[in-house]
Order: sequence, then C-alpha cells, then structure tokens
Amino acid sequence: PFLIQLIKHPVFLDGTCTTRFIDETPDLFKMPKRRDRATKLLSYMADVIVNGNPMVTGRPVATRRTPAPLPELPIGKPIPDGMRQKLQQMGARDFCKWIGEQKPLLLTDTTFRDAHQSLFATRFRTYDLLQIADAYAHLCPNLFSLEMWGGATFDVAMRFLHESPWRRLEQMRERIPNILFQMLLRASNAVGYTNYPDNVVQGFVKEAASAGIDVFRVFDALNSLENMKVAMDAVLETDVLCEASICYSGDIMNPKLTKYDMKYYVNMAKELERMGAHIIAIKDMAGLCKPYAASKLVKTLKQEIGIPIHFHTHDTGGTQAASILEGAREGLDIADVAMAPMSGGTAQPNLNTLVESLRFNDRDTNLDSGPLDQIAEYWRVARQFYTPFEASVLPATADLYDHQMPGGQYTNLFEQARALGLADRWREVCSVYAEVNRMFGDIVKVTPTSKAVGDMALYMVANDLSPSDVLEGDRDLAFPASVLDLIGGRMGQPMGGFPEIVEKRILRGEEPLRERPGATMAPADFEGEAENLKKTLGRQPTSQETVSSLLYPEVFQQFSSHVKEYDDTSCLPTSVFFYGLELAEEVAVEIEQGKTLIIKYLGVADAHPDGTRHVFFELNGIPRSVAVADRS
Ligand code: BTN
Ligand code: 3PY
Ligand code: ZN
Repeated sequence: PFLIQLIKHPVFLDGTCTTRFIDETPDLFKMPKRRDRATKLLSYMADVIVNGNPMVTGRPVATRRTPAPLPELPIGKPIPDGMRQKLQQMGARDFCKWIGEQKPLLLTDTTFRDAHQSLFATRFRTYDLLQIADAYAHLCPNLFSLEMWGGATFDVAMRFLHESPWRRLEQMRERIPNILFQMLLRASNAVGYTNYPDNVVQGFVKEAASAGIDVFRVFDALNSLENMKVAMDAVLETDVLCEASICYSGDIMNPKLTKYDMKYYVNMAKELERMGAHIIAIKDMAGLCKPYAASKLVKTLKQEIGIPIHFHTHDTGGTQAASILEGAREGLDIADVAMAPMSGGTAQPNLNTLVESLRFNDRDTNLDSGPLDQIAEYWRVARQFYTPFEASVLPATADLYDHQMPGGQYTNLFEQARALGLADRWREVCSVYAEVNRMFGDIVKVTPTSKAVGDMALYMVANDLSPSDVLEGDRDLAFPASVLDLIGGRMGQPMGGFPEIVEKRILRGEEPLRERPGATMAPADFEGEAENLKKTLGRQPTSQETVSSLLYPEVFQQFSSHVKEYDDTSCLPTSVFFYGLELAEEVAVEIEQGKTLIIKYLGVADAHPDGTRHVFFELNGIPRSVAVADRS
C-alpha cells in the first residue's frame, strides 16, 4: 500500500517526478514508519475482533460507542491562571499560608483517581480522562487540585489497560497547566503493595515531581511515622507540596474505643507538622469519620497545628457530605469530592451539590455551578463505556463502623467474594473482616494492610475457620502471602505490635521483622536495571521506565511486550479497546498530534488450516488485511 500510494501520486503519474518531489512531499516518504504503527494497531484491533479482550470477557457489555458530549469552550481565550500559578509564584510555605487565610472552602476533585478506583476498579483509561481535560483547564481554574495519579492507577494502567502511567501524567499536564495535580503515595509502598528500598521510593518521587505532580499526599498503612519520613523527605527535597496524612480509624466519639483517640491523632498531626509537612490530610479511607467526629477533630487540629487541613472521606455510609459541612464550619481548609455521576457510595461525596450546599454561607466556595454541571454531564456519559466494571455492591449498613473497610476495598472484596461463590455470605465476610482486625490487634486498615485483612477474611470464610481455629487449633494452615507479609513485619510495625499469639501461630517460629523494613533492604541498582532493560527493550530505557520496572518488574515486562506488539493502544477509543470495531464502523485514531488514522472494519475471513484468520480493514481509504491466530 505504501508503494501504491506513492505511484498513484499525481506527480508520479504524470512523469514529472524528480528528487524535488521527495523534498516537497516529505510526508509520503515517512510512510513506512507510520505504516508500522498503524499495522500494530490494526493487529490489536484484529486480535480483539477475533479473540475478544480478556479484560471484559464474561462481564456485562458496554453498549455505548459514540463519544461523550463535551462542554463548549470559549473560543480563542487563553487558559486562565489557577492554583498552580499561585503555588509557583508564592512557593510552598507562602502558598499554604495563603490557603489558611481563605474564607471559601477549597475543593479537590478526585474523579480522575479515587472515584473511579473505588467505583470501577480503577479501569478508566487515559483516553477518556484526556477528552475532558481541556474543559477543566478552561472552566474550573479555581479548583484546589485534581487528584489524578497514584494509588492503584500506576499498577492498573500498566497491568490491565496496557498504557503508560507516565504518559497519562504528561498528556494531562500538557492540557491542564493551571490546576494542581495531586497524587496518592503509599509512603514506603510507593504505588505498590509492599515496602520498597528507600532509594526506589526516593527515585520514584523525584520522577513524579518532575513529570508534573504538584501535591504528594503521603500516607502509611499503619500510620508509621518512620515509614512516612523517607517519602516525606523525598518530597520536601523537591519544590512541590508535601501533604502528610493521618489515617482515620475507630471512632473518636466512642469512649470504648481508646486505641485511636483524639490524643493519638493530635500527636500524629503535630509530629507530621514538625517533620515538615505543608498540609495535613485527614485520610478517612473507610468513611468512618462521622459528622460530629469531623467537627471535633477539625476544631481540635485547627487549635493544635498551624498548617492547612485537607479532609478526604468515602461516602460508603451515605453520611459524609455532612462530615465535610461540619468540618467546614470548624475551619477545614480543603475537602475532597467527586463529580456528581462519579460520586457517592464507596467514592467521595458529590462535588456539584456540595458547592450549592455551601452557597450563601460563610464557606461558600464561590465556584460557578454551570460549568461544573457541564463537566459532570461528560462523566455521566463516559461512565457508560465502563459498564463491565460497574460495582454491584450497595452502600453499607451500620456494620461499616465495625468492619471499617476502606471504600476502594469494599467494592473489590465483594467482587472477590462473589468470584468464590460467597456473594450470599457477604455480611459474614464483613463480620469476619472485623474479627480478623480484632485478632490482629485492631490495626489501621488501608492499602496494603487492608488487603491482608481482606485476604485473611476470605480465607477463613471459604474454609469455615473461626478465630479460635486459627489461634488455638493445630491444623496446618497455609495463610495468604499478604498475611505472612503483614504479620512478619514486612509492611512495617503497628502501634503496640501484633499480639504474640498471632505471630506465633501465623509465622510458626519465623522471627518477625521488628524495625522499619526499609532500614534493612538493600538499595536497588538503578544502573543495573537500566542495563537489563536495554537488552529487552532494544534501546536505552528512560529513567521513568527504569523506576516502573523496579516497582513492578513482571508487569512492566508484560506492558513492554504489549507495546512492542501492538504499539501504544491508549489512543484507541474505549469501545474499540474493549470490543474492537463493529462491521463497517469507522473510527479516527489520533496516533500523535496532527496524525490521524481513519480506520474502517470490513470483515473477517474463515480460518485457514493453520488456525489464522484474515481481518480486513480500510486504512485512510486503502484496503488492508491483518492475519491473527484464532484462539477463541
Ligand atoms: C499483555 O498482557 O500486555 C499482552 C497481552 C495483550 C492481550 C491483548 S488484550 C486484547 C487482545 N486479545 C487478546 O486475547 N490478546 C490481546
Ligand atoms: C490506595 O492506597 O490506593 C487508597 O486509595 C487508599 O485509601
Ligand atoms: Zn480514598
């Protein structure tokens, strides 16, 4: 086809072709490279058409294929300055002082990260996030930040979506230069599920800051200050914001729950301020911080510390907008919310209605609801591309305050339970989760400690084990790996340690780690890793790729082979990525700025004796076919 295109060119046909032809029409001669990318994308589509995409096989089907509507943007107007320019002009400390002086409640929109992590198992693709990016830049420069990276997004982007988390960050940054970008960093667990060597955490933070993250929300899954220190120091070495979290557990209003009381949180917040935090986050990952607790906690923290307070919660119990409002009344500085169609349930409270709830009040956000509602309409429709991942779990009953499952885990654990045939025993899974927590000494539960508690609960329910079977029995039990990691001290040390009997029964004589895991881990060899990658990639890796590979060696390898075989598939519309094209359907695929492929699907032939099938397309008007192995 490249040759055909060339010899069909009018200049070629009328015989006036000279070498000037090459100079005047360089694009025609760049075809082989472009064709190569196109061929790879066509083979991806052909493969999905013939074999399906395993990500969605057996799941409810998304029927929407047409693009979601976008708000109209002012034509020819530059992007207005926002919080990011303010941070850059003022510097971190002065900017935080400015935050503290603001009367309006500031808002973080979590739709790009936590909301879809909690409602859709983090499956939203870069493609759909980018469509609405320009609208954010033009229409809501006064949002405090967009939480759009970190948590599970890093892993899921590579592992399931086969796209680069770094590229997502870069592309979002290009389109939104004015709103702060915020990420969730799991301290020594970085964006993973296990502790990493200190230099990996440091290397990751450095890359993320230079790729465009403005606010790092750092938390440790056991509220361990020494674990947080490594990550916080790394953030403080850059010139971006270090937001340090206290993970909220228990209930400060319940006199019987004394482990995590007001004193505990105040001490922790003071310590984090002393360690250099610019902002304190109350990270209420399970939505346990009830309205009157939020009021009391914010009021007390405002008296005890001098830096801004940012409240993060999940609406699993349906009551958490009230907690934000109560917090706001006591001087809360910033709150996390999500766009209406992506809010509620295990995600954050509703941004659009919160803005109006505060209208004509002291803490009025002064945000304009018109544009915010237009952006919400985009998310309402974009959600329809992700039907296969819709969570079927309903808001929690009052047992939420007993089991204390984080929002992001609640939907996931239900799916895991259902896969094991335990959907009808969901309440039992919840109550065993609570029992496991008590058995382990009432620990803070958030990624990755929450995963260990959840794995243990499922293991016990599936095998009909009670806590006494675990602690007193003499049966030889094969505990989940995450549980061995947690009780073995490799996720860090909880306040007060684990009960001795638990260590004895679960570790069976193996000595647990008693100090900060990072203190005894050998530093990673960045140069050696880069050398290895050079062999598999066939070129020098970028420093981002080296960090990805150190964090997720196998996932990164798989991701790289996907790109080698199919190129960067993140430019495909989501319906095409999940389901391929429908017969005679035509799509425009922008492979890079200004380079668009028009692809039409024409049909598929019967299988050859060797099991391959030809799939027929039209690429920019020219017929093309691709052979794929039929594994269906
Ligand atoms: C990887 O995991 O990166 C490589 C596998 C890619 C699988 C894709 S998903 C859609 C299509 N259908 C398949 O069965 N394989 C490809
Ligand atoms: C994560 O670690 O991904 C979380 O969202 C924890 O709440
Ligand atoms: Zn969260």
